[in-house]
Amino acid sequence: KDFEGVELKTVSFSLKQLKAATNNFNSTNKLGEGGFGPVYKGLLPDGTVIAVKQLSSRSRQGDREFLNEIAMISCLQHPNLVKLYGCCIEGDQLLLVYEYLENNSLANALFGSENSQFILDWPTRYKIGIGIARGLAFLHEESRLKIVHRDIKSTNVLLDGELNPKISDFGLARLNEDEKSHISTRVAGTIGYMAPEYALWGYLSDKVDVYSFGVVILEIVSGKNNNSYMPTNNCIGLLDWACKLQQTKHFEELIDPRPIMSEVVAMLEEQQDIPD
Ligand code: ACK
Repeated sequence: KDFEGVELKTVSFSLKQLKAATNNFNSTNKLGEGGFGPVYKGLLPDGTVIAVKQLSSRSRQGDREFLNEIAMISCLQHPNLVKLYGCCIEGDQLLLVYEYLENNSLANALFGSENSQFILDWPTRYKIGIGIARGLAFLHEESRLKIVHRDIKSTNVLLDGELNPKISDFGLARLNEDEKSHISTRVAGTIGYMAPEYALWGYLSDKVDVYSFGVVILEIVSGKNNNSYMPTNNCIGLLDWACKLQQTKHFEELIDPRPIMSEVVAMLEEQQDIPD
């Protein structure tokens, strides 16, 4: 199928193949629970280790996000984006097959339970920050489709064997549009990471990802989970109040974070070699 003129390069897996790979979706193969449903670890006959994401309950919205994920990510290839190997659409099953990343999510590394959490030294923290920035810059500028991820957070950053970060979960991703002409009617994402102009007025642009990236950098530096101290119900009210204090309804014009991105990358790169 064609997506906005871009050819989808998705491999089709059969349900039988994926059942064999995951030991019939055995609970011992379960890696965790994602936004769509469970994620299982699997092994293909050629020795490739995979992560299989299963859509647990079907709904029009869920199906749309799932298919959106396939459309968005199947045409993207970058070392800092999780690689999609293929999908399986069979009967009432919708499954996505990804490369397996052995060190789980950044959130798990930073805030996981004591036996799953591990100490990230400073050079590694810099490396993770730079990698996320590179993945985002690719999504926003270099990919043929200019894409806004909309849900950048530490649970959506996975770490490979060398602790290189890879951005995952493209269910909410959208093509970037001119922010002045694009106002979302349905704001989606995660409150603690959400840019105020998007949370309040639905203005969607690549700037919303840069804001969320800033929150992730704060988490990497502070070791504190932003999501846990941002009260969901009060958040919108607080932001509105903050805007009134600023006496402007055009918050998003005050700061354009995009030029800051290259400065952040340069700064992190410069400091990466500084020892602990
Ligand atoms: O932090 P985690 O252990 O890492 O919990 C989540 C869980 O599944 C639900 O998203 C893990 N996960 C998701 N995709 C992958 C993948 N490609 N490789 C390894 N683990 C994954 C994630």
